[in-house]
Amino acid sequence: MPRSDLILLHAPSIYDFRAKTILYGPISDLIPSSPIFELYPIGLTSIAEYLGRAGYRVRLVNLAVRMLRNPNFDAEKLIKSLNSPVFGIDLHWMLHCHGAIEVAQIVKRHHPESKLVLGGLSSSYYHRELFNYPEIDYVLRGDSTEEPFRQLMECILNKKEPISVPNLSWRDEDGKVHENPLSHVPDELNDVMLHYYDHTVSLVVKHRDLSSYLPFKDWLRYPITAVLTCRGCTQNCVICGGSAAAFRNAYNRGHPAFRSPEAVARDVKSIGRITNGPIFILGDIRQPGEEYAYHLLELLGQERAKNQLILELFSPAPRELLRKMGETCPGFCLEISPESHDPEVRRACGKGYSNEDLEHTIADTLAAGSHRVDIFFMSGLPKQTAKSVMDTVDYCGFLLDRFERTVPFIAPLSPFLDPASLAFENPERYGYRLRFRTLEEHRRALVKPSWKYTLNYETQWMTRNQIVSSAYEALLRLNRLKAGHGSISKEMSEFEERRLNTAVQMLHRIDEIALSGREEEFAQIKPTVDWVNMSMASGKRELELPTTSLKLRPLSALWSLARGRSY
Ligand code: B12
Ligand code: SF4
Repeated sequence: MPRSDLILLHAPSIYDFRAKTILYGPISDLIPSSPIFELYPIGLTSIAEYLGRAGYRVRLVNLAVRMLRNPNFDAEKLIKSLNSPVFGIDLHWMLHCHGAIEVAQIVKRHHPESKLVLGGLSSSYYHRELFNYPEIDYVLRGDSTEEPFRQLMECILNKKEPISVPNLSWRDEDGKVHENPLSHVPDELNDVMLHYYDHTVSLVVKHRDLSSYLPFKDWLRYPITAVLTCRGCTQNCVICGGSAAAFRNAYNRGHPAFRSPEAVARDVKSIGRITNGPIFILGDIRQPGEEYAYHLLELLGQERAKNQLILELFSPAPRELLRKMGETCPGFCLEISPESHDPEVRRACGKGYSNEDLEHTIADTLAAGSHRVDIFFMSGLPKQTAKSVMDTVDYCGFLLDRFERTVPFIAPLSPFLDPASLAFENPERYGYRLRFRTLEEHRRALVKPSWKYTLNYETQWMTRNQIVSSAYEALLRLNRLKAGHGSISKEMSEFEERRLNTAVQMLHRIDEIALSGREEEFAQIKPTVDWVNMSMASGKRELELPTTSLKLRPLSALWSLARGRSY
């Protein structure tokens, strides 16, 4: 195995998930990951590519995928066998605050001389508290750490104090913690994310280790990929830790940085050489202005990508733009998240459009030839009662009646209201009651036996019990509605009904055991809880685009691709 200068590790959400009995709840039903959140941040591949260009040997190990794919995989043994002067661990999503810290402790136990770096949005938010854990040497803050990481590598390998490395919080030899300014917040992203997809393939080949680089457990069956259009956001959804306000206040970004349309189209082209799976273009392409959107669509049209493209809207769009999407991205899918059927709840979330506008957009998108429109609703929102959640499900029925090829989804805001979101920072103002705030409290909450105890919030309109029970009731109702409309098969709907009912039973059983104090009984229900956790939610299955022709490019093509680039 080639020696590394840096090994980047992605931890499972909960380190010892295979041993614990935890009912995770419907927290990952609408993303490709399992409730272990095995997907790593795209930024890890960008860091690897940028440092690769600077001459460093970087390796990536998705521990979470390896643990999920092989029940006998011994993560600690693998970590012990690794050899590198620097290890990096992402703590981007708050959900990893258990796994990331446990992995940090294992790394330091076996490699006390190596330096340990954490990064990602959640580590940036909690950087001060992270130094309470003696294993952590450095935290690289902010949304753009490629260049700061290069400077840090130079300091570590040359044994220099990183006094001038931007965005860095660090512990010196005497244990004193320093905070360098968060000053590297680039407006342009032209020198990062250049050929990171091709580069990742080259690393797979170099390390002869596909499973460490897989983005999520089932990726080989369903090779969906994503292309980022920006860092930051123009919107202010009150529950979002990546809103304009969150970026300004917590990550020192005054306005989003957009990738050029050419860079986005280049990614689509690179991905097309690796797989013909769907590609999700993340972020509303109108954020930098309509001109950008039209230019990007033009380039995508010229690309004639075979991959099905998924586009996202933050709000309803004019017919002309939707037509252009249909013309340049034939068979595209569109995603939009109105959150609630009730415009007042939607407004309280920071989104100010009407149902009429939403429905016009759905109709125009379908008329433009889109393959499908996915509509996402949520529960646990400001001004939303349990009754309002059920009314949202009724509205889903209305959409199913009125439109073809339109698929509504609903999921609870769980388990965490995002740190840095407007609602997390001003809970009273938005009607939230935070149950806890610190990193350590979140860490402990993650290993509670059910998601009801993990939730970090309640609202003025719903207690924790109501949030949980209304979530299951809404999912059961929507499942029956979809079966009634024939939009999912009878078998799929019966399976989902059984899965959700078993989840509710387990929720009550966990409450009983917790109340009785007979914790040894958790082991008896573990197989059933694991079945609920790991069997595929019907929403996840529905989100998958038709798979008949999906495939990875042959390995031989990947080899030549990898050899075509020299890093
Ligand atoms: C794109 C996106 C996604 C994509 C992820 C694609 C991917 N593989 O990265 C998808 C749609 C899959 C997704 C899913 C989820 N997301 Co999301 N997502 C976003 C979004 C819109 C952009 C994030 C982004 O990539 N920014 C670009 C930069 C910031 O990140 P990056 O390039 O990956 O990494 C850079 C830095 O973060 C840092 N870094 C990252 N890792 C590391 C590691 C080290 C060692 C170092 C030094 C640095 C470092 O350096 C990198 C390079 O400069 C944000 C909202 C926003 N506007 O930011 C939400 C956001 C990040 N997601 C969020 C959440 C909650 C989730 C989910 C948990 C939701 C859910 N329950 O399903 C899941 C988790 C998925 C999983 N791990 O399995 C929250 C996180 C809040 C928090 N602090 O925890 C955000 C802020 C807002 C939101 N609610 O959507 N998400
Ligand atoms: S949820 Fe709202 S604020 Fe957050 S990234 Fe999406 S559009 Fe931006």
